[in-house]
Amino acid sequence: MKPTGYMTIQRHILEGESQHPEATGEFSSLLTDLALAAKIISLEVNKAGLVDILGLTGNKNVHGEKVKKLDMFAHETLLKSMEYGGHFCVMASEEEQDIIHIPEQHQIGKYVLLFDPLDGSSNIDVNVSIGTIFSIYKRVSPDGQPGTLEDCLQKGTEQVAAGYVLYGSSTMMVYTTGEDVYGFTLDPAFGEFLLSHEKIQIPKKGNIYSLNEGNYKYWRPGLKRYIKYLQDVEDLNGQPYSARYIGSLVADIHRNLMYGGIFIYPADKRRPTGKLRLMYECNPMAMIVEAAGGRASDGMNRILEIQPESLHQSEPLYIGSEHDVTLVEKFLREEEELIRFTEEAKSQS
Ligand code: P6P
Repeated sequence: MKPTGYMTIQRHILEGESQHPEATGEFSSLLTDLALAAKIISLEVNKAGLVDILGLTGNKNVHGEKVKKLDMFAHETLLKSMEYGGHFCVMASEEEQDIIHIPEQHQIGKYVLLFDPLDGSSNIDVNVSIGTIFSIYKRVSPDGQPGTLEDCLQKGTEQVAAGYVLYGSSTMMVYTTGEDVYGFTLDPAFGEFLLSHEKIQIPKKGNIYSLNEGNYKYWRPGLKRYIKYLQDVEDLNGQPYSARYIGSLVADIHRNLMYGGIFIYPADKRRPTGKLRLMYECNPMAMIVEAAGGRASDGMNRILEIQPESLHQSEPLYIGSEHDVTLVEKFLREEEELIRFTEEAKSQS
């Protein structure tokens, strides 16, 4: 149902409408800080296309300031916005190898933030939608002291919130605290994110599959069989599935969240553990899609149940409509059974 009126993110949390256990002033303030960072990044992303037109040279802009790569700009914007708020004890970013401590002059909070500041940034040069992804935990180490790597390496099930910002034809912020998924669209006229999508639910079955078919020759047999099945099967309208692949995780998953379908970034012969990062890509997206009634798996196990071993580890990702993720798992299990059957037959011959 399309909401009416001007429901901002701040009001949405404070009025407790998101029914989340974190409905406290601190959590609202934390999300407000994230929304502010998103607005700043959105402004810069939308300007990026003008670099040549405005005569911004490779390194200096018209103010003589150093023009940063957009993903570094997004990274630094998020750090600056979060440090002042005093909500976090530690952070981690796709852009930094190690955990990021809160500067001494700032207050240390009880939350942990992991983020991909600008996912898909290589697409910005061709004006394709890109996104920011964030994942929030409560600290597990004692309050009042700097956060630790242990605070960051928690299972996805322990997330207290997750979300993304999609810099597309409009800028949207989508987040969940585990119960429902809400979407806010930025009104550039007065710089506020307004509630535009209430309690998003992903269709139980889609007719879109989304993966990079250029990697076909590296795929495992079960995945090859699954994709061929989708191209032959007829959906309720008598149509085979449609292939849609933007190559920007946030954009691909957002489309499937709205329309239904499955996004896949598998493990393959070139990438034995896949490409997408567990802590700040797979886990937050899995929390959102599950809260919207979908599923997220590594092909065999629930993404959110994976015990992290390192900050930047990657995992295979099969995510989207419940029916579609369950079906691809069947194809992959069948492949495992066929391999076992063949090996047993060989050992008996
Ligand atoms: P490929 C973008 O570089 C990204 O990290 C995700 O946003 C996207 O889903 C994926 O990589 C695309 O990877 O190998 O298909 O180009």
